[in-house]
Amino acid sequence: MAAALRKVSTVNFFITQLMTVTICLSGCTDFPTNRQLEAWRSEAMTRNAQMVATHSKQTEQLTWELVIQGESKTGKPLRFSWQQLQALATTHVKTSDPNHTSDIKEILDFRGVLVSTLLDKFGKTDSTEVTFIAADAFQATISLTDLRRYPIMIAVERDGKEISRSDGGPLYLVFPHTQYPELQLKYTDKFWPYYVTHMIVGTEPIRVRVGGREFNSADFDNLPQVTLTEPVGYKMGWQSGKVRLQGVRVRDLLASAGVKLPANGSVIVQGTPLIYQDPKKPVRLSYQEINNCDVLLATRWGENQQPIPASLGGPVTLAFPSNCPSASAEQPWVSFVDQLKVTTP
Ligand SMILES: Nc1nc2c(c(=O)[nH]1)N[C@H]1C(S)=C(S)[C@@H](COP(=O)(O)O)O[C@H]1N2
Ligand SMILES: [Mo]
Repeated sequence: MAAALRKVSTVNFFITQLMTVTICLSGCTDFPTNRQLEAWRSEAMTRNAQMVATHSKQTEQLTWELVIQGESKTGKPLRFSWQQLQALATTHVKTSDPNHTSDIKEILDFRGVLVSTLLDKFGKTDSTEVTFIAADAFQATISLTDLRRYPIMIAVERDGKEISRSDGGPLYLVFPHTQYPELQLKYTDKFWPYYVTHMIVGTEPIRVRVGGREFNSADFDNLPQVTLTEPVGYKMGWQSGKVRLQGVRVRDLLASAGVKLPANGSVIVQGTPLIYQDPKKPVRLSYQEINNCDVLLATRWGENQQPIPASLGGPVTLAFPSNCPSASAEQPWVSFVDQLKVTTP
């Protein structure tokens, strides 16, 4: 019971931080009223409680997998089952943990799999960074040089026990802070993702399934390009303030896939992080929204329209112009978009 409560408060704290960032992204000038803050807080608490319940039910340790995908010579994703990870987890790192707030100096004994071992299995790559994605869509990007130079690992055990959810388990990225103090400044608490599910080497090629079709980057480039300039709806990696994003309209993609959405139909936007696959909390776009405002799947950003890297949630992210109804309803922007699911009642 105490553990469950602590977990809820841990996640709440993150959501509170996220809210603060979201508020600042929109300019930091018009401060929300206390009443508005209270409404956001209680909404976030409800959402968290649901998320925690889903976590504990759906993602039992034994079915938890780690997937490595991205740029390699073979280009094939690799999946590791919980059992396979256990067998590979032969390294111990004894270190303090900046997220172990009850005693940030305490030395904990983590057992895990070296990230460099996993990278060797994935194969040769020209990429320079790896993005770790967590079940709650949190992400952290680490340089490949550091992952090869230091015993940074995906931990499965802490002090001889499986890592509890409230301590970041079942898979938690751990840095050898105590042995290599130079890592303490570079990889602070926010670089230690909890509930890791994916390692993305470099950035994946664009691949989005719509209806029975799959769209790649050439398909995206062949559709009309639309830009919007908005604060990005998720914090990870992005600068604060407005960002120029370029992409294609969801309705143009649907048309190109030959999908005729009926007026009572809707589209669920899915992405790599598990939270976007939660059937109880889908990110759903209505027919009206798709047809009356330019909801985009963005693939480029900035003045020179560079591709969106994995460190920013790319290659494809959902983006709402501020005049969409969902923008005000705080519909989440989905990172790592890989599928549009058409649903008709
Ligand atoms: N999966 C996941 N890992 C995460 C986070 C998160 O929200 N989700 N927050 C990060 C940040 S910003 C910090 S400071 C530390 C501690 O977060 P906490 O205070 O919410 O526990 O965990 C990091 N790892
Ligand atoms: Mo943080």
